[in-house]
Amino acid sequence: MITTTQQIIAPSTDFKQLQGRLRLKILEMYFKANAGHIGCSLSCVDLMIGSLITHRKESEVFLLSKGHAAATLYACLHELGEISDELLNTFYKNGTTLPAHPAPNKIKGIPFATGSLGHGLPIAVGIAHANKILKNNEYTYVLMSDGETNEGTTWEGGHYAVAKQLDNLIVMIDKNGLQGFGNTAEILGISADKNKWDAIGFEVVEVDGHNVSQIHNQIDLFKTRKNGIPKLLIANTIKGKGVSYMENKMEWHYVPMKPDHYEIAQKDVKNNYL
Ligand SMILES: Cc1ncc(C[n+]2csc(CCOP(=O)(O)OP(=O)(O)O)c2C)c(N)n1
Repeated sequence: MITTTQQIIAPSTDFKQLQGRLRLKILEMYFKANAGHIGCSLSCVDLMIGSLITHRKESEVFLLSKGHAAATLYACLHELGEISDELLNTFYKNGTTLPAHPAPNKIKGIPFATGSLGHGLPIAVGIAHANKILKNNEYTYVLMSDGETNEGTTWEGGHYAVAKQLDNLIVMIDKNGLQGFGNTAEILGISADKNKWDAIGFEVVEVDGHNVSQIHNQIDLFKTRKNGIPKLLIANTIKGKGVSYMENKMEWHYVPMKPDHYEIAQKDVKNNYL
């Protein structure tokens, strides 16, 4: 278990065990719950290792704006020791504090409800602005989906971050190219686009969203640049990453696994990572 945050990660650090272990945990959670949102949870695992697990200090806010990937958030907080085994086992059950989308005020690492898409960035911007005003030396992290860049609130939040010079804000976009009903590009054009975010005044870097060292090190670099400019990491990812039959398949946004699916998924993850 990783218990310290803000670790310096050498480019050669091997995250494969952790990438595999978290994927197996997420698959187990969804299988037991007989629930969907698997593909979109697998696309952001590596991004969350490179940010939430290896960067965020416990006092800092990390918002999973794409709240439908809640299982990934819970699995990461479990890895960090902020969610117990017993609590994790209640995922999706009646009366749980770990519902399908993150609910606020129950767990320290989850300060706001997320999942109504398009609201995570505006909330994160407000927190980062408050930290600036109060001179708190803290970062705010927010992980959005590429579909969320279709939302007007996202662009309003982005403009506000630039206007208020929020260089303490680290935004990540899980650019997997698929939404619930089609290709992101076909639905409203590519709004998770480097040039568009550059144009409104963000400092934008694109990374391989499954290369944890690259993600971690880029966030490190962002933190050295206290230049009054908010930061954005566009992470190119694959929906369903790690499970052969789920990769880039839209139906795995929704479909729960049957026992045969689960067995193959576990084998794939073990072969790919462990
Ligand atoms: C405001 C809002 N509208 C609709 C939904 C229902 N919904 C949940 S996930 C999803 C599609 C997600 O696609 P994308 O945002 O690209 O996320 P990804 O699946 O790639 O993580 C939709 C429409 C929602 N959660 N919030």
